[in-house]
Amino acid sequence: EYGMEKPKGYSVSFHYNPHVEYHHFGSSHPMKPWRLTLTKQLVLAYGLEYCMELYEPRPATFDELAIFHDREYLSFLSNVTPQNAKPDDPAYLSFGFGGESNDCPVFDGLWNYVSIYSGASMNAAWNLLNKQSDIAINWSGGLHHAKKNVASGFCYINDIVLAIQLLLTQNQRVLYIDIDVHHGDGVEAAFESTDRVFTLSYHKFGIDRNGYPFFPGTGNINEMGPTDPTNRGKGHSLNIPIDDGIDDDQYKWLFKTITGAVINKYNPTAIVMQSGADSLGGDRLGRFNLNIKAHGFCVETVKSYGRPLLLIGGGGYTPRNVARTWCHETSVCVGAELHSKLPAHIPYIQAFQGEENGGGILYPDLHNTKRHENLNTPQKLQKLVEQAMENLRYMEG
Ligand code: ZLV
Ligand code: CA
Ligand code: ZN
Repeated sequence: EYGMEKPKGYSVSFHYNPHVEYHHFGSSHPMKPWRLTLTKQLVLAYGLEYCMELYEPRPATFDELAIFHDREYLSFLSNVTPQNAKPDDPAYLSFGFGGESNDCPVFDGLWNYVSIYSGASMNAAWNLLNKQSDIAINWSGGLHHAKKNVASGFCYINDIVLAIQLLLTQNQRVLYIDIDVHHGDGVEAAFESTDRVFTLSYHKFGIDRNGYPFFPGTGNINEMGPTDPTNRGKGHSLNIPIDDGIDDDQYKWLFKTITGAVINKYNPTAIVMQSGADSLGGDRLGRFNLNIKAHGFCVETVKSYGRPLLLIGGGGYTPRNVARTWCHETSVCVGAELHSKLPAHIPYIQAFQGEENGGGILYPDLHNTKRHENLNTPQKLQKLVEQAMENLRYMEG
């Protein structure tokens, strides 16, 4: 009202359609949508819903998804079922299905699933555009590998690209930050020819003992987007390749130093952050040794710059720790501090009990739970930061 000061703190919105939970990639597949059920239960148990606006977004439509994706690809996605799938069909393979790894299986309700998580990211972006919120959260999104006509690495529709495209209608410069343990290749590729999106990804990079590169195999420090000097996107991607076993202090230092330099130089009018939880210690697919609070420190750092922020999920393959992390990061957004002892009466409380360390608490010690030897020496990290700073000079600004 007239004369009233804008209340201190940030207005936060939480965009979640619970129907996303009921989809299954298959029992042996590491991507478990029910980790979102666990996340929601923790958020509710701590009472965080009273500190933010809750939205239940509708699924995105075919036409909305076609803003980025090819219509032939979308037609295939919307029609394919486990019953009618033809795994030897060249179209099937060319769209990224089947193959040896079967990272992207066809499962019941696939189209429903992709339109739900995409609808939530688009709804969250709308809220930022309308200035309904300072921070909009969608933990069900963050599927950063999907290309415009290819499914890749558990990702079928790239909700991040769609949300950024919406933000670009009213923002001159959008910064994309990705702390999933995998390279955010799909988002980088989608915006490689524009200077209106800067993509920054931190990830594990390197060849394993078995000779295979860590998925997707791209994102070395020298990959800065197009090299053609007439391409406007030149210099508008920054990749931070990291080795196994990085610890809290190293990651926090890397993240703060490099992200701070990028924000100061690029001066984005909005930020989209993919907060994949597979960079935590003990993740089933990850290689890092981060604790929940170090992961959350990255969200806190980005929040502190005070730009409109879209915060989305991503990977995360040890469901109880995914839920803990995203609950913690929700509390960071609203500015609340949570006690580590989990509230009584959490549905699915069993999921958080009986661990060697960390049973019944929000902040277990995840450092070295999978004992990935730390291959990141101070010298290598120093060199990495120097090269990142050098790369930033290629961005005209
Ligand atoms: O978290 O693991 O490594 C966003 C995200 O970034 C591969 N795919 C492909 C290329 C050849 N390999 C297959 C190796 C399989 C190793 C065993 C799995 C077991 C069952 C199902 C899938 C996997 C798997 N797949 C582990 N890592 C992969 C990656 C894709 C990673 C996508 C990360 C997605 C949501
Ligand atoms: Ca990443
Ligand atoms: Zn990942």
